[in-house]
Order: sequence, then C-alpha cells, then structure tokens
Amino acid sequence: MGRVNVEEVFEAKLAKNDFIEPKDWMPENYRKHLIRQISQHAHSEILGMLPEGNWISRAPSLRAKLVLLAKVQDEGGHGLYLYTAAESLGISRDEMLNALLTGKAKYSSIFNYPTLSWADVGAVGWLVDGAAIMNQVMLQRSSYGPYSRAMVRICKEESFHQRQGYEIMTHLSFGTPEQKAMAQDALNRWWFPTLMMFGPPDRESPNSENALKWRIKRETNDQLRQRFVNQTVIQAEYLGLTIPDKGLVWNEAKKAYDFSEPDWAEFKNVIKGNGPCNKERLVSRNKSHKDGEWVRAAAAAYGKKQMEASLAA
Ligand code: FAQ
Repeated sequence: MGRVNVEEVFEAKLAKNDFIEPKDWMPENYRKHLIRQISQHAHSEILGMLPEGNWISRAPSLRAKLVLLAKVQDEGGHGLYLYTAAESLGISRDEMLNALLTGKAKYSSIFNYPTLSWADVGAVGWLVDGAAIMNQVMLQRSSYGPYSRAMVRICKEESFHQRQGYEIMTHLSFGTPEQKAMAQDALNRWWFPTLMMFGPPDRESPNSENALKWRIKRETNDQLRQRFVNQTVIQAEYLGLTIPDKGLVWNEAKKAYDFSEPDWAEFKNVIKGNGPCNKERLVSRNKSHKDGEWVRAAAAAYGKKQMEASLAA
C-alpha cells in the first residue's frame, strides 16, 4: 500500500463537504485560523452578555425580566460550547481567557456600544441577534465538525433571541408616541454598528480568502451584510420606523437595496480598544472572573473527588 498523503486526504474531505474532525490531520494555518475565529466568537458571546445584562434588574415587567434572563444565560452557554470547540484544536481555555482578560483578544465590535434605554434591549435582539444569525446560518456548514455542530444549536437559540428583540420593538413602535420615539432612537444608534458586525468590506478582509478556500466561511462579509439589509428593511417598515440611512434605496437591477457604508474609521477605532465601552467591558469581565474564582476552585475540587472515588471503586 502506498503512503497516504495527508494533505490530499484533507483536500478531498473539503471537496466532498465532509467535516474535518479534531483527530484528523489539518494544515497548521487552518488550525490557527479556526482558533482565532472560534475564540473571538466565544469571547463575543461572553462579552455580549454585558450590554443586555445591564437591563435585567430594570426590565419593565416580570415576563420581560424572565425572557431577558433566559436569553442572557443562553449567550453564556454559547460561549461555553465555542470555547470547547476551540479547545479541541489544542488551545487551553486558560490561554483563551487570559487573552480576553488582558485585552489582547478581539471580540465583536458591537458589544462596545452602550444600552441606554429599554428600547436598546429590543434593538440588540432584533438587529444584533438578527445579524449574528445571518452570519451563523452559514457557519452551521463550516468545515470543522465541532464548530459546525455548536452552531446548529446556537442558531436555534439565536432565532428565539431575535424574536424576543422584535417583540420589544413591536410593543414600543405600536405604543405611545414617546415609546415609538425610543424605538426610533435605538434603531438610529444601533444600525451602523450592526452593519459593522459582518466585518470589514471584502476589499479589506485579509482572512476571507483562506476562510472561503477552507470552507470555514461560506459567504463573504459583504454578501451577508447585503442579505441582512434586504431582510431588515421590510421589518423596519412593518414597525413604521425609519432606517437612518439616506443612501438606502431599492436597486431593481440587482434586486437588492443600495445602502451607505458604515464609518470604517470608527470600526477600526472600536476594535483597537477605543470604543465607547471597551474599557468598561473589560473591567466588568475581569471582576466577574475574579468573583467566580471560588466557584471554579470548588467545581475542580468536586470533580477531583469524584474521579478519585471512581478510581477507588
Ligand atoms: N468586531 O479578515 P476579516 C453574537 C476583525 S456573536 C471585531 O474579515 P474574518 C451573539 C477580524 O477578527 C457575534 N473584530 O476577518 C450575540 C480580523 O482580525 P484578526 C460574533 C472584527 O474572521 C448576540 C480583522 O477584523 N460573531 O453577536 C469584526 O474573516 C447578542 C479582519 O477581518 C462571530 O464571531 C468585528 N465585527 O471575518 C451575543 C461569528 N469583524 O483576527 C450576545 C464568527 C472583523 O485578523 C447578544 N466570526 N473583525 O486580528 C466570523 O464570521 C468572522 O470572524 C467575522 C470576521 C465575520 C466576524
């Protein structure tokens, strides 16, 4: 039997749309690319708990509080599935968390904006979760098995989150003039930051080429951004809200909306650490990490005890 060429096996799997699994051979750059993307994604889920968590104690009804609490807990769970998927590539959770806590790791730019009113909780669910799903539906078919499987579950939960946000926006938009104004104000502030979530334009996206070649991403940043705009305009129309973009116009030839680009200088500034809430977010995350130290120690001690008992049996 001839020698198996591992690179050919890897390429053949990609060509057949088979998954690459943790014990399979993979190019070092593929492994690094996945660790980068999945760990950033995990950090985003965890940091994403903060802007909405800010409103749990001030939700306007018991029902709203319960729904928001469940949603924020889901985001924590998403972070955990994703850290586990990244660990299967040979990086430790401590290493990833350390990069986050010391400000070295990236996480989604969107979570560095403040949630100033209850309407912002609606806008985050409607727009931010809406954008997250648009991106994550394609990631369900990502070539790395553990990432793809995590995304299937995450997408199911995200669609509930998107509805939770749209429900809040519906109540406010069909409520009093003051409530409608709150909804419009939230849309005005969250629209362009949401468009930035999809990443830089394709012409300036260094990672897209490899991501597409390796089927980690299946569509480009601009394709997904366009689809999000097309889908969201009609939802805003139903609410009677105006998307804050004078350049937004239906283009019959391309059967899609033309729209203005976000301010990419602002985007770069936010991911460099200079957004409105970057510093506050890292302080909160570090505090939670420190406050949770005794819980982690207790869980580890309990796990060790269980293990020793099972070995002794
Ligand atoms: N923010 O070459 P590309 C959620 C960085 S989940 C910060 O285009 P790529 C759920 C990028 O990392 C939201 N940094 O990179 C939720 C790269 O830097 P690097 C998170 C960004 O990877 C909802 C550089 O710019 N979702 O929200 C951003 O091909 C509500 C060049 O960019 C995911 O992570 C950004 N927006 O494409 C939770 C999905 N965009 O690493 C709570 C998975 C780009 O070279 C409440 N990730 N950068 O130093 C992806 O699909 C991709 O990583 C993209 C970026 C699309 C984010």
